[in-house]
Amino acid sequence: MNRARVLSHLLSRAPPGTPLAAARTFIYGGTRGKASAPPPPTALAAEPFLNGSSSNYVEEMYTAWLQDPKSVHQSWDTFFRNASAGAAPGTAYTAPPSLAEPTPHHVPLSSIAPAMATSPMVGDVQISDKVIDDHLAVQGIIRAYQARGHLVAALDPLGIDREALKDRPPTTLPSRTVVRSYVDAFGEEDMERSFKLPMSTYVGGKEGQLPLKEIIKRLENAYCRSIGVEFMFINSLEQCNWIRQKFESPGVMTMDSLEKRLLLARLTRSHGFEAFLARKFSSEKRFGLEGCEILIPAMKQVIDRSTSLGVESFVMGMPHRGRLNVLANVCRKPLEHIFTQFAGLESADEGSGDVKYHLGTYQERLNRVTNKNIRLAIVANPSHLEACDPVVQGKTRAEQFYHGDSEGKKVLSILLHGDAAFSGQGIVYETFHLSELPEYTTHGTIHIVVNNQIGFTTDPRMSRSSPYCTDVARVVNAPIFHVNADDPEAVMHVCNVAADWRSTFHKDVVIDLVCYRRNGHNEIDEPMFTQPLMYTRIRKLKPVIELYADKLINEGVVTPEEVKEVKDKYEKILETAFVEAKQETQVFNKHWIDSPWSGFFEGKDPLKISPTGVHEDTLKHIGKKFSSAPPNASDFVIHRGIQRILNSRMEMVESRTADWALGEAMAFGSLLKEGTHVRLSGQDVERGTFSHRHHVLHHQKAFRDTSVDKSQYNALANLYRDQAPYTVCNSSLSEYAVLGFELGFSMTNPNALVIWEAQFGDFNNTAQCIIDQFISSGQSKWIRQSGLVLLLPHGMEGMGPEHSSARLERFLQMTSDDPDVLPPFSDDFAIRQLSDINWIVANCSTPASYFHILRRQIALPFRKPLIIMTPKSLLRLPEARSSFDEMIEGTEFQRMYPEAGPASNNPANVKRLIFCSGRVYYDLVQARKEAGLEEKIAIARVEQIAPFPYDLVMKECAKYADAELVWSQEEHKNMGAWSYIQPRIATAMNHERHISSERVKIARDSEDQSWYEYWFPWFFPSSGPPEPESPAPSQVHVASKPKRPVRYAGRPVSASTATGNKKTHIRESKQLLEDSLAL
Ligand SMILES: Cc1ncc(C[n+]2csc(CCOP(=O)(O)OP(=O)(O)O)c2C)c(N)n1
Ligand SMILES: [Mg+2]
Repeated sequence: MNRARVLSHLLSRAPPGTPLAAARTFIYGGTRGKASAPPPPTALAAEPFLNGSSSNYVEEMYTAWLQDPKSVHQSWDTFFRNASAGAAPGTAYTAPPSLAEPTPHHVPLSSIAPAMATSPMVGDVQISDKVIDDHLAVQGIIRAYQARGHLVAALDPLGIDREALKDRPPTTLPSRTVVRSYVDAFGEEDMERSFKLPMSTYVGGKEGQLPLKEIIKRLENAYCRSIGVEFMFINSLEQCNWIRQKFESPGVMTMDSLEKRLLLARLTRSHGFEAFLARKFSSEKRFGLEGCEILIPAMKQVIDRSTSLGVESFVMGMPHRGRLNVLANVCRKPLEHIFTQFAGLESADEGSGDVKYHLGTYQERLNRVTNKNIRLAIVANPSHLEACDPVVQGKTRAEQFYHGDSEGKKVLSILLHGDAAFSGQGIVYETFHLSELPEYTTHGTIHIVVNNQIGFTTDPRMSRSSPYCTDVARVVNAPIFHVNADDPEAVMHVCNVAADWRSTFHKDVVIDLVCYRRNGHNEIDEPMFTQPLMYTRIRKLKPVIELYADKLINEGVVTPEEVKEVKDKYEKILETAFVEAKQETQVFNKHWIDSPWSGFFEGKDPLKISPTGVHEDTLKHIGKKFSSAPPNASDFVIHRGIQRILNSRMEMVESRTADWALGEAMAFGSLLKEGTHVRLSGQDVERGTFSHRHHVLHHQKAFRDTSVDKSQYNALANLYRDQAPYTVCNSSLSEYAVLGFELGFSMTNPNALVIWEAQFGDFNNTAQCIIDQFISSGQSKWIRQSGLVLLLPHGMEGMGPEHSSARLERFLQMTSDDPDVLPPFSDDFAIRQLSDINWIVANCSTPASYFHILRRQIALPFRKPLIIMTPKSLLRLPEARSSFDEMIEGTEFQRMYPEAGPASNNPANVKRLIFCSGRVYYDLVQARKEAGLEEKIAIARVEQIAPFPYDLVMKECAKYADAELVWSQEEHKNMGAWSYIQPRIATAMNHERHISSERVKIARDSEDQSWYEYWFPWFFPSSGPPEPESPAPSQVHVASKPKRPVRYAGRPVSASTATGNKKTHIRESKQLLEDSLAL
């Protein structure tokens, strides 16, 4: 008999209504009301032990037996042999001997069914059938509670979420929603019968058997009261058992009176804070926590418990709801700082600031419960719900990394969510998928959902398709603890279990606080417009503080006087802070920084860039290591193609040149040598999308007989004995989460070069929120700096609408430099520009340029995000290589490469000066050569587009004083750098005369003269008439008609970034060269 036949035999022949039929329902899904009548019973269906949920087990046994009869117990072997040989009904089975030492759970069958003790097979078959069936049914009931008890748990303080509750019978029998067909086996009369408890439950405590009534009662208490536990989907038996134990063991929820009093005090503060704000600032938006005041004690409990388990630092992210309360009562941010945010005061320091319910904070404080010092950070976030999730994770990971906390024992991330956002925002899913990746894991996050069963004005049934708002967490096998927020003690229990879970398994866990929102979405909204019935009910509810205080008074844990005393005391604290806050006349943005970099700025010249050129020996050493096989080369088989790449790298090193990959490796390697951690993350970055990087070499032979590639070599991580660590990691296929993660990582340590590379530049737009809300504006809103680098492959190379453009224009449009204002010239012009702008945008055309700009990120005395358009075909273009001469000591990043060819020798002869950036330069140079125009046309490359190198551009323009100015780009006219460049060249040209008069006049009489003479020699004629007077700088405005207009040469405007048609692409490319070069 083959496997399928035996199994289908086992399952399909079960008569309706028997436990075996129920097993089929379990295994193949519900068939109630749909299944056709099964065939009549057969010999195999008559085997009583095949009933119920044992069918899975039978299947496993049978599969194992087929492979090796000795691999199963002798009794199974006998059974399968007999069954295969066609044994008569009920005769194939022989009772097995005891398999193990009896445990407390192990009750001999004989004590329950004496007839079984002597001869279970030959005895009365009817009796043993019944006993075993009933036990299996009890086992089914237990399992059903564990799997589905949450469906009928009383989770909702409003009592509006559960249609399922309706099927709760008025008897002691359990709900059908939970136990489904298992309940058919029993009636009320069976409730007093004792049943042996299986290993899969802990409800018995020390007892091995219990009356059915008691079993059900205990299961109801564990799974169907204020806590609903979702965990049976977890694939680990150990983890499932751990959770069972935490919720089923008798007495697990017991709290002593001290704990209860502490809980009441915390609830008092949580409630009191909102009530105070409501009173003092009744018309201010604060997104109050009323209806989920338990959040504060819950977070504190998670923190207390985790602190006692060794955690020292908490990185938290949260939305608007209850944020001020969390700042005040969890982080203990000074109350005056919070209250001044309501006062509408001017800010005393840098930054444009943010609304109060988005601000972050960082506090160090003593945890009184554990008497340990802890660090608490809440990451500032934009309005965009859930966007800070990956940022928090990145920051957490970085803290763990730099603290050597490789198992996440010291640093813990806590993420708070709203119910609508948790289920609605895709970033939640993307972030979950980072949770167990080796270079992204934070070793478990505790998620807390403020599930007020509404999102703004929308009900859950309109805002999600999943039963729970937390279902997204199931993708990573995270247990989910739903809990009624009006049962504070249940919430505390769940918080303890969550903290223990995280500390035991280092995996994510979710606490779903099922609550309500007492007011509208914010304090100004009227909720009755849209949720009249819900709010009618809410208005009848007592606040949880009253419910809990009453409970504790009834229990005799506190007196009404004590309750009042605690309340009054907190009121007084609030009142005092309120009065103090009133004295303030200014707010300070620096009070709200979430990632302080202590010591980084101190003692630094804020306008000095350290050198970026490095010693030639260093370049050679890195180059050679990067071009070599691992030290144990004889054991490590390298792919022949890779060997060729290594060989050609070595040749380049020997000839003192670098291609793009080598230039990058030298930047990384030299930083690593200097002690700077480098982290490169993104899709397929280890090899590089264009197969040019190869930072991780793979041994080509199977490693210890496994098919998983594990033997690797990373040369950059092995350059020097005492170098900093190098992290290069292929990411999940996400941009939003991974970019957010790297941003978070970059926030922690300014002395690290953190880089995110897009597979192709255009994919950055799926991370737009991180770019717009955090990277572009983070410093301005939250005075938080970041030196994060974005590498965005960009270039019109005939690859179609996607894969061509990294949308350079968007990054440029978001730069914060004013196109109409020429910054004042000085020796530190370049660094002042960098300091003033929100980010740096570059389109590097040479490896040396790339090398220097990467190194400059660390050499700067501050941190700025850097966006680089990176090349594709230039990666391998021989002309696009750099000599070591451009990278050695004394060299630096060239913001613009001026024309250096024949045209530069005779500027007066030059008819046109073309400015361009990036790859198109090489096409222009080639075409110019072919057209024989090398003396007539000068071409300058702008490497750093923003901030715009006004000084260098002006110098170049002045040099070719009679030349027509052209901006040439390969992107369409409404894209690329044109719209950024045009007004800035206009400003530069317009101010030229102004500088000639105003500045020169000052310079002539001052020490500045040499600087001006150097940069603007044409303003210092040895003889000639004096410059005409011009207005002072403040009075100069941009003329409507620039003195030297710049002409556009490139593709016309387009809705699409690039054509998908190869021929059109070639025609357009030709046309742009003609437009650029035709004289
Ligand atoms: C990405 C994003 N989309 C829309 C909004 C607008 N918005 C602000 S709060 C809110 C409702 C959030 O509901 P929920 O997540 O349940 O949190 P609650 O306000 O109920 O605590 C919406 C839609 C937003 N802030 N972010
Ligand atoms: Mg909500």
